[in-house]
Amino acid sequence: MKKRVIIALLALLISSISVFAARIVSESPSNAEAYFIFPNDGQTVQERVKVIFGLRNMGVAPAGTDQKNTGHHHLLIDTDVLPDLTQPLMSTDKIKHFGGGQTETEIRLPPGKHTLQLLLGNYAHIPHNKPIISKKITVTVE
Ligand SMILES: [Cu+2]
Repeated sequence: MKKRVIIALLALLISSISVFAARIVSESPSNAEAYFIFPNDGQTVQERVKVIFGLRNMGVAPAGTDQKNTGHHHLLIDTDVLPDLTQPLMSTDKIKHFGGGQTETEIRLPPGKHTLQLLLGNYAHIPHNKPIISKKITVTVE
């Protein structure tokens, strides 16, 4: 009997967590687009490379600021498999957050070929619905 109550409580807890998660997903305008202003796809760059982020039909807002049609940039470096787009993005060497609302950065890449991709996250670092993700570009570091 007691076990049943615990299971019922757990079910209630889990469902309220998923309701909460569903609430923090932000909608995106259908014409919104993330893209690289620099570098260009296929470009040869130096080890220290300036990266400039572009965003159309949405605004940039710092993490923590819940404002409609805004988000902050995440730079995915050499990421073959996209992270789970329904969850807050992790912060790793390959997933860089620009939660301050930055629209450019400078990164260091070892010589060779690398891919870069932009992914917008909402105030809670969760990609929008639909996700605003740029085309993946390739750069060669000499
Ligand atoms: Cu973030």
